[in-house]
Amino acid sequence: RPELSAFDWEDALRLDEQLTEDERMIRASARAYAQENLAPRVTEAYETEQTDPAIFREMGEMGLLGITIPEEYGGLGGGYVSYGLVAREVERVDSGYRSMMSVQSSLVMYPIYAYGSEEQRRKYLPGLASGELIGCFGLTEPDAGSDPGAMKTRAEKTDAGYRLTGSKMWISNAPIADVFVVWAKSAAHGGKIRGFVLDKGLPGLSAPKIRHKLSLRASITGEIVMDGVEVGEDALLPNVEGLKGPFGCLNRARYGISWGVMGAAEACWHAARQYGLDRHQFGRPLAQTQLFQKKLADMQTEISLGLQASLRVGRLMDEGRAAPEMISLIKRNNCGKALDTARAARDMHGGNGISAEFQVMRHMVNLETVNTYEGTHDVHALILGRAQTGLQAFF
Ligand code: TGC
Ligand code: FAD
Repeated sequence: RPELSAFDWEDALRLDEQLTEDERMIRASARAYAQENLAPRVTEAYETEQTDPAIFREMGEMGLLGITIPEEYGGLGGGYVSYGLVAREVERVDSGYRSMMSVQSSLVMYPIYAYGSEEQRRKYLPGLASGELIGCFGLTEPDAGSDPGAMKTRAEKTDAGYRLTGSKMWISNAPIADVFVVWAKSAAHGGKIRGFVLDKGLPGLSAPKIRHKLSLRASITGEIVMDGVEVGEDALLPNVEGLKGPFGCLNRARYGISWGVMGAAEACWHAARQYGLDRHQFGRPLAQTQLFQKKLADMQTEISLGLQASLRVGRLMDEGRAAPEMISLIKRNNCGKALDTARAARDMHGGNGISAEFQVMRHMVNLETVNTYEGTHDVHALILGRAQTGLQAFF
């Protein structure tokens, strides 16, 4: 086969050679950090439902926060492919750790950078990039999840600025956050949705932890309660109004998730392959059975295709040519395929598959959350259905 080359089972479509030298370096340092510093603590953190805030400072030191934010504000000034590669490496360990990173980068630093005043950028971005400050993003409410336009949180105009009243639900990082990016309907702006940046400690602002989560337990989640929180005019994000504000941030985070979940899926695939090679039943390795090999082939195929799709969209984002629907396509597909992979890997581990020691079930239950947040699997189907029929089927 002179015109053909050897097959690398781990990198079936040669993703590696499509990356630049810089991208490979960022990926290598993210992988080293994740494997050396996150992997050893994840099992206990998950079991005890503990989030170590030091992780933000560690990620900051490694340059993993705000990768696409310009260097003058403490970011790395890198591209979206680099950001995706970091998400993949962090989520290879745990979706919750990737969640902490992507909320900070895409949902807190990005809106302050893209929609904030110069004062807001200078005040918040360097601390968020170093991990000295922890951020959260409040869009979802108890009665407004898939339909954020139905939010009830209100901003009323006061002499000095605004008074915010309402509550947000299911907010990653909230109980340990220093900086709260929240979205509210503002009567002074014709009832349009506006973004506000709130500092921890403001009277009337609290963020109770949501307990008893069975998924994403290494990442803390809370409510945000705003009981007449008074802020100055300088808390308003001046440069965006309407739902396109939060959606502009979600485009970036959803894109990162499409890479991240492929990291979790790869971890499950590799674990299942190794388990199948090591474990013998009926006098031969499990990996020597047709059913086992078919499952491995499905995993390899879906992960290889999913990564190529994320890479393509990342390149288009870096060129300013990506459409939100492309991001819906890869977020939806990669989350669904990662969940299928994790469920199969859990099954392929037999009884050991339910043990924390073998990691796959933790990934599986995490991916249930990832398939739901940032637009559920079905909501992204409706976005894609609308784009190809011109008919919106949300209501
Ligand atoms: P619709 O009429 O479609 O749009 C309203 C306005 O928003 C604009 N827009 C977008 N702009 C930029 N990017 C996008 N992806 C956009 N999608 C919509 C649109 O152009 C319009 O602008 P304008 O100027 O004309 O007003 O809005 P709709 O109310 O019909 O929306 C329907 C739907 C389902 C698409 C949308 O609401 C949706 O995506 N729902 C899902 C909600 C969601 O994703 N929530 C995420 C919460 S944050 C989170 O989960 C973080 S978890 C993080 C972690 O821990 O990692
Ligand atoms: P619902 O919208 O009530 O949906 C329930 C079901 O109905 C889903 O299957 C959905 O697909 C389906 N459905 C909804 N509408 C339709 C329709 N029109 N047609 C057909 N089916 C429909 N939010 C934030 O703002 N910030 C965060 O940091 C954040 N972090 C999160 C962390 C965790 C651990 C979790 C679990 C969630 C987080 N979220 C966050 C919230 C998340 O974005 C929402 O849970 C998600 O958008 C879905 O909203 P919902 O839970 O209200 O479900």
